[in-house]
Amino acid sequence: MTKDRKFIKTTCPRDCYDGCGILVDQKDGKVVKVKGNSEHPSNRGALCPKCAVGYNGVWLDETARLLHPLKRTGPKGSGEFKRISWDLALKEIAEQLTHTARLYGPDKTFHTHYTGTCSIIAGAFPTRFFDHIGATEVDPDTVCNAAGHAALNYVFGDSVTGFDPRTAKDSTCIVVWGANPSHCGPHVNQNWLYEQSAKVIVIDPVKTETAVAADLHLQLRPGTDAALAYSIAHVIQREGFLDTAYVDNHVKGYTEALPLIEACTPQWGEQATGISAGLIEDAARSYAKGPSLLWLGQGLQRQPHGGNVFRACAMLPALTGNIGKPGAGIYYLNDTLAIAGRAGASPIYCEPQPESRPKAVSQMDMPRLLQDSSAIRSFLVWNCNPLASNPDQTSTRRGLAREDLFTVVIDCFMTDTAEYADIVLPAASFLEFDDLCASYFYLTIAAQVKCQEPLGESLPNQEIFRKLARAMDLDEPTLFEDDHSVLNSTLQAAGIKDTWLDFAERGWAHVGAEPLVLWSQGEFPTPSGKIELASDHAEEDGHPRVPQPHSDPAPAPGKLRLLSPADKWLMNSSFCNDLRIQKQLGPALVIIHPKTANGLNIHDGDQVRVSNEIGELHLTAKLSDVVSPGTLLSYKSRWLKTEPTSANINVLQAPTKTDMGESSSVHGTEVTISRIS
Ligand SMILES: Nc1nc2c(c(=O)[nH]1)N[C@H]1C(S)=C(S)[C@@H](COP(=O)(O)OP(=O)(O)OC[C@H]3O[C@@H](n4cnc5c(=O)[nH]c(N)nc54)[C@H](O)[C@@H]3O)O[C@H]1N2
Ligand SMILES: Nc1nc2c(c(=O)[nH]1)N[C@H]1C(S)=C(S)[C@@H](COP(=O)(O)OP(=O)(O)OC[C@H]3O[C@@H](n4cnc5c(=O)[nH]c(N)nc54)[C@H](O)[C@@H]3O)O[C@H]1N2
Ligand SMILES: [Mo]
Repeated sequence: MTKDRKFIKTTCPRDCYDGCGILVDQKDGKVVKVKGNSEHPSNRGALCPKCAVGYNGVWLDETARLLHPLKRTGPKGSGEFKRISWDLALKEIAEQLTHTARLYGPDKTFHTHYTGTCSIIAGAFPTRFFDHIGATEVDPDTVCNAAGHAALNYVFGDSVTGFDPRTAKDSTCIVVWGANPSHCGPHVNQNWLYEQSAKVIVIDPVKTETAVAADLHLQLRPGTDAALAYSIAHVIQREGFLDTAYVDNHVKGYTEALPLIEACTPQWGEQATGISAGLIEDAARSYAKGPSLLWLGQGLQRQPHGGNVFRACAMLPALTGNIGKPGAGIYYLNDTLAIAGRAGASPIYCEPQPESRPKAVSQMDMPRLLQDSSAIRSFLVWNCNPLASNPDQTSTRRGLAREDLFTVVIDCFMTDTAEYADIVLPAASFLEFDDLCASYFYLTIAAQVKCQEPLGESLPNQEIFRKLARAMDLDEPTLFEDDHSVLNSTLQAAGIKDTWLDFAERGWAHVGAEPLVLWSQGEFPTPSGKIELASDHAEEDGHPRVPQPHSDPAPAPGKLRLLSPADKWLMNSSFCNDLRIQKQLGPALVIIHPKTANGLNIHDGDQVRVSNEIGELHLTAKLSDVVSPGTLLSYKSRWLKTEPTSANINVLQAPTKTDMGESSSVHGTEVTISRIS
């Protein structure tokens, strides 16, 4: 081979607001260094610390990566496997799936997946296979953000058309409500939020770095957001900030919500939320004057009444007309491909779902279903690590340990979940195949470009499922469509004129040269065509017609509310197997307010027992006033095998469903805490 050095432009496909540009230093066909691309509008240079370490660490490390198909030789969970060939592995999986279908029905094969990689083909192509064989999907969003989607769909008829971040130059106020970009989108935080001249208001029970840097931080009691939204609406209404013309023309149900708005004075709000009436008034005035952006975080809806919270927060842009004009809008997540392709959206998303497709089940039902031999016989896990990431870890583990459950895990690494598999298949990493990434914050579409051959015998997800379809003698042509065909048709549907090869050279494209003002027509895909504060659909589904000024009751004496949001050094559980990352993480902490700690005789560095009816976890106490006295904070999703008790925070999370969307309500967890003497 010739001595050959190249710099290749590619894109980070992690589940992150940033969607960074990457520059790979490649020598003799091998990746030698993964760096940030200084030309990319999101990161403008450096990668975030976790990706910089992980991509140059375990992601390139042949001793850490899965290189060959493996078959279990020891008890489930023991981690004992032997290497087998792809042919044998696929033959066994094909036989097991056929057997399950014949004896129990195709829907007794379940597959669970999420955003281990967010690139389009590796993230979506395998669902063609599962739809074709009639397998049951575990609804991916129900571990993350389904409540918010359900709620916004009632209000706007859409939950994935937010604001274009480029319009922030026209904003006077940006509200970040229950999102933490300092951890979850560090470049959005640095290069977008901090750069605006607008006043920044953060609403979060934790003093996050984003909150500390904001102009105003409303540190409310967790679970009281709907009450806060109503008191803000009260000030808007009382002080004449209502945009009457907008409400008359584009909003349904204002008069139905009005009695509630009138009842929720800021003084009442102070009692409910713990935020002073004065601060509520300040925030309301700044937001109402506008133009203002409202960013609703995914963390915000991960609470028992998360759907109601979202509907209540979504009243604010409707009442003030802060939507559909430059500098104004509401954002949850952007489906950039769909926004780009309005005329003919992406084929990979829009493939009609076969009518025969069984109803998807909530991730919250999985701890129970996994233990039930009559419900699930075969289980395929790809792009996720449910044993580390999902609630009720103890039941999940018990289910995965079932001898009569045939489990396949496809991952780049030997995760905790993979150790319970019968067959483990090695996935190629994003550095090893071509794909497309669409940012869910910035409206950018970007190329993920192959920078080296897959390590060992690993393969991209899509190739694995083509091979499996072949091993099962399936003949549906869409199961075998090649990557470049999907890439070209996706680009075309997104209105990008380049072919894949040209686009890979270019690197990325914004949707539109100028900032987009979304919803400028004031027409919404709801039954009434208006923003629906009052919703017939919600009512038909058993919810109140209008959102309620609800707040969760304070925990009972002796109990504390445990929040478990994202760690800045991890991406969910990904990167946790990198030793340099582990060094940064240190022991698993629980952060407790000094006053609460004093009362319980807990000191900084003490070992503490955190427990509830679901489980028990030993953690190291850290005293800090980033949380209020009633709240504990411990970051999510460490690998279990690196923890002393083989458990992480999800051993304490009940699989309790949110009010809407059957989604996760992890931030509603209550626990007791005591010092281990
Ligand atoms: N307590 C608590 N728990 C939570 C949350 C919380 O806030 N609190 N948040 C929840 C949220 S928001 C989410 S989204 C979930 C996330 O939970 P998961 O979706 O389980 O995310 P990860 O744990 O990162 O697992 C992703 C896996 O995909 C693998 N992977 C990466 N690239 C590829 C690839 O190309 N192919 C294949 N096959 N695999 C690949 C990675 O190695 C990794 O093991 O966790 C949830 N869990
Ligand atoms: N570094 C890193 N980045 C990530 C991830 C990661 O694990 N690590 N995960 C990715 C994924 S899968 C997702 S979904 C996104 C999540 O992105 P975000 O939604 O920004 O992040 P979270 O950490 O889930 O939660 C955000 C905030 O919600 C707050 N919160 C909790 N309860 C309440 C409440 O009752 N009211 C209010 N107002 N706020 C509350 C938490 O204190 C936290 O600061 O981030 C993505 N980016
Ligand atoms: Mo998520």
